Amino acid sequence: MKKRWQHCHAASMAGGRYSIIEDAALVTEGAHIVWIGPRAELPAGDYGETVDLGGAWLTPGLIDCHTHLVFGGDRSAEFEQRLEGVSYAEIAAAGGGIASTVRATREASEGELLTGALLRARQLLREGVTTLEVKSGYGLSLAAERKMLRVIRRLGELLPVTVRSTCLAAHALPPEFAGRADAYIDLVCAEILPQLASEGLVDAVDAFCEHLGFSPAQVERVFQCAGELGLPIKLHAEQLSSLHGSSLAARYGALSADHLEFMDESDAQAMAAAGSVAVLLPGAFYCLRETQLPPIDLLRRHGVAMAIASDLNPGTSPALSLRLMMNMACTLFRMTPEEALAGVTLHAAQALGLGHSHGSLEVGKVADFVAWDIARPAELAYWLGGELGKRVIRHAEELTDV
Ligand code: DI6
Ligand code: FE
Repeated sequence: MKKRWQHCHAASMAGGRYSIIEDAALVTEGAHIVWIGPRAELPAGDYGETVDLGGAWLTPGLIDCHTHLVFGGDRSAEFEQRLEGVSYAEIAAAGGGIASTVRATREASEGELLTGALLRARQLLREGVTTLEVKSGYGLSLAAERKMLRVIRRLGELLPVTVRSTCLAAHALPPEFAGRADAYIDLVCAEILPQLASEGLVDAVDAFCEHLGFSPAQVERVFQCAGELGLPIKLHAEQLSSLHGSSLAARYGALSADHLEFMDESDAQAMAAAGSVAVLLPGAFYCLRETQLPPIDLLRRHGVAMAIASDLNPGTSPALSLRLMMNMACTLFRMTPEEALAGVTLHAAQALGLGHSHGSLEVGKVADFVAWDIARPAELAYWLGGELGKRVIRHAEELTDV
């Protein structure tokens, strides 16, 4: 059945950039958009249903393209330690940090992990998120990574959201492999990734390239394995130091490199040449009270697409609001509200390999959109959190209860 949606304006992001249609109309058929444009140009025809959007601004459904929202345990005590001056690296060296979440995640049942993840995912959905990426990486064994990935798949079945799962088995060294990082990478490549991929649990592969994580040479082995399995790759790179992981990721055709505070011009050039998206994570920057800003001007100059995500995780970014991340991207990183909106729609879709179907309001794409009760699109980045009036439409159906 065709539906006509009208009495609205649209920040459509059509044509791969921030673009606007005043007094717009949109036509959907099934789950897809079959027409969008100025209402005055809407073809006459037989529409099964007409929806009055009351003068709202439409945007594509928001996309959070980098989260770690499945985890066990609680790290709020580390927050207190950091406030007393203990660094993230010191906490990690003392057995806290990622390792403490690994212990709690291994101990948790699948049901317990699901309960916590549903709570956090719902927070994002209530803000208009219709597509969500979630990473594993707190299991670090075949069984525990599988448990996390199964929970991630369940989220997509239980909630009205499109979920992409990323296997981040190369997130940290599990304690039983202390001092044997290469042997752990052997296990990831020989067993964990091939097995979980064969079970249909993996949409993409990620790794943490950092002194605290894995070396570029180790990450490269993970990328080669992903390539053999036909899986796209992403990388946590240049978050705390410069190892040129982003260049390495680009060389392997990565969908994205994420964090990037310490990247340099050669990295930006490599990413531009590969079409890899720069996923910027202001929540982690803020929580760690970092001072080195990601080089936004370099990324602009080289035409690297910039996405923004929550990095929702228990350690460095307990961020339950993607709109707050848009605000922080503007205030802390000096991005424009237009860039911030493209960062959680168009470019976030690209960072997930969903650029062909999601991220903009264009004919042929999925009819996932939000009708916001705002006067200007910049308001989405302007308000610090809180709930804005809105209607969320997914697959051309209005969601009534998230
Ligand atoms: N970088 C991050 O910001 C998260 N993982 C990563 O590689 C932090 C994860 C954590 O501290 O639990
Ligand atoms: Fe992360």
